Amino acid sequence: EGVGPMEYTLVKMKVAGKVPEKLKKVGNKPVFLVAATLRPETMYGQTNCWVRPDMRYIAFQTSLPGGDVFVCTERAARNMSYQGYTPTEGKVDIVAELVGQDIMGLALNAPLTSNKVIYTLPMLTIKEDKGTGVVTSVPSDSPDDYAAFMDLKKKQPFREKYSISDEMILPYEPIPVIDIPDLGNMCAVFLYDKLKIQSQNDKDKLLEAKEQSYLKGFYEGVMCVGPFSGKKVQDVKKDVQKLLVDAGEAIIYYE
Ligand code: A2H
Repeated sequence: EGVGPMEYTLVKMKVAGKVPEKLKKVGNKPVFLVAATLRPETMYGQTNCWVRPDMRYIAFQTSLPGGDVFVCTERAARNMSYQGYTPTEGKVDIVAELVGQDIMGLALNAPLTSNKVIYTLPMLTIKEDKGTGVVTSVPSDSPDDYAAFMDLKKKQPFREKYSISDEMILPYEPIPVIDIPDLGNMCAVFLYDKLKIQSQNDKDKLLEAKEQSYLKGFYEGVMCVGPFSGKKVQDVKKDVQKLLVDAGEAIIYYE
């Protein structure tokens, strides 16, 4: 990790279907799962959202204009409370305590993606001490996301274990977002096949896939979807972030 705080874009994913039992206390306030990403320009390709089944999450009251309730780790909520996102600095008003499985299979509305609805699905490698513990999934451009996505697609028992129905994953496909010379328009899919990645636990190969794609994607990648189509990734990353923040669909978060 670098020196000093890291800037993330927190993408707001609105709970769209029926609110799960554990979140009933929230009443009729809008509830969002918030995912920390370093890649706002890839949000055109979201196909699902990841939570870790056994990890603890909270729902808390933010001070944002819509009365938004956010779901993330308590650690991230504490950090947000020092960044102006709660009514009282340093104080987190916890509305509900949950584990990932309580919010599995939720229907969400996420910004920019062409998918009208996406679902929360299980990813077992989510870390407790990074970001919000909620990760948005862009299987076209993230090898970790594509590996976890394929684990669910390929393994019916894995879906069953976490009560994931076929409709939540089988109809979804990676969406081309960025064209990279030699890696094509879905670099994660290309590298998964090339390196013969077996699963989300295939650490060494996933690291290799990241090394082969990240810098090249940043410096040579060209957008192939949305209003910035044809422009270079490094030139539009900030513009996409701003577009999301201005629309009230993301906030900026440091840790
Ligand atoms: B990224 P860094 Cl398309 N545990 O967003 C595991 N992974 C997490 C996490 C957690 N608690 N919180 C965030 N992340 C993921 C998009 C993306 C990301 C693409 C390509 C690469 C990529 C869509 N998923 O990350 O250690 C989030 O996934 C490559 C590492 O702070 C976030 O950005 O660098 C990234 O890891 C932050 O990880």
